[in-house]
Amino acid sequence: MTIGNFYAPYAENVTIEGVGTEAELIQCGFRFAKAKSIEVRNLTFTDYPDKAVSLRGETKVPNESNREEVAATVVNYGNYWVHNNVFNAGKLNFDVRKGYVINPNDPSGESYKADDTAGSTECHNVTYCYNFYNKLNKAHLIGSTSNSIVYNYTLHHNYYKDVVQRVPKSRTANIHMYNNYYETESSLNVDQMEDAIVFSENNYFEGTKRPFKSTEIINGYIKSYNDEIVGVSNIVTFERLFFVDNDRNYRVDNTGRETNEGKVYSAGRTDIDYTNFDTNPELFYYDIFNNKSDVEKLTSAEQAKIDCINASGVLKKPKEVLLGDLDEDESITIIDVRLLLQTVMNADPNIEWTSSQLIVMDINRDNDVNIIDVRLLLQSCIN
Ligand SMILES: [Ca+2]
Ligand SMILES: [Ca+2]
Repeated sequence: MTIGNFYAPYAENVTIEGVGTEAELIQCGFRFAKAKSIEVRNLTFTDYPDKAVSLRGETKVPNESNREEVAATVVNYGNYWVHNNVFNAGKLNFDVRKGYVINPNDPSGESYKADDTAGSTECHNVTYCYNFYNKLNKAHLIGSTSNSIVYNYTLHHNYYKDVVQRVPKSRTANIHMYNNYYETESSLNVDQMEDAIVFSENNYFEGTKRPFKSTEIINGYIKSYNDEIVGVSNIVTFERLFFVDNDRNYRVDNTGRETNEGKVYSAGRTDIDYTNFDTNPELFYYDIFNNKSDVEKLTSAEQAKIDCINASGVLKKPKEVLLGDLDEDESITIIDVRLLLQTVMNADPNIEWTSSQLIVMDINRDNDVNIIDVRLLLQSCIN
């Protein structure tokens, strides 16, 4: 499908879903503006110009007189769920803002890259999960300006493979990220800017140059709890990065923002204190009796890596099983015969073969795996 950018202002209660395993959008992305209750799932995005899925609500700059109005305004836009998609790299073939067609042979390549594959701003209650981000420049910008009111983000079971930056880059938002897998050599991953509060839990960072970074930091913090960081020779730390592996309830103080008027705001909504959002059951799915995040599936970082590899991205085609192909190389060779012989010889005489074993090894389909199957497989191999 090739249709260019799809603009959807004021969309409400919309699900965009790919059917089957191969729904792919080429040179096409979605921009939702002031939308409510949006779900995007099971799609592969390739060569989209600029953004694949952009979500934007609206913020009014708060002051004392319009605080209630601001809260009401922001509450209006949100409830977005982006899951089980594959985001390949975008491709910006033209840029009308610059008024000229970008030279595709631009040796720097800089102007040719799409920007922020799945960004969002001025909205709330946003979940990105089970997406596969494949070789991108920028994954997410969350909160586009200092005055963007953005709150309640959850990122889980996303697989970020060779994503260069903004994974995510966040302003002003409170973000829970757990069980994500980062596999890359060149990335700046969790990049926190002004006032963002990030609770990073049981994520797996592998080979990442900088798992955590802070840009223009004024307040806010990153609280890392049981993250697994491997293959990183030197973790660059900074003042507002806290590793709290022994204390789920650790509270970081002083995350308010001093404004010109001397008012103190917290991250997220201006009328709520988010400084301990990850342990406050009024703001977070927190199990105060067991001191843990009360989510459907929260595993160790090691398990999350496996789950992200297996389950992120679009629906996968059921694997075709070739009878007798024990080493799964899609051909029947003497190696398969030998593997089957070994399996038969080593099997417990009382073994109950599982259906997945029978489907590969029971050559004569008599619901048993024995030396007869080995002989038949040998014959088919010789023939
Ligand atoms: Ca084989
Ligand atoms: Ca058999």
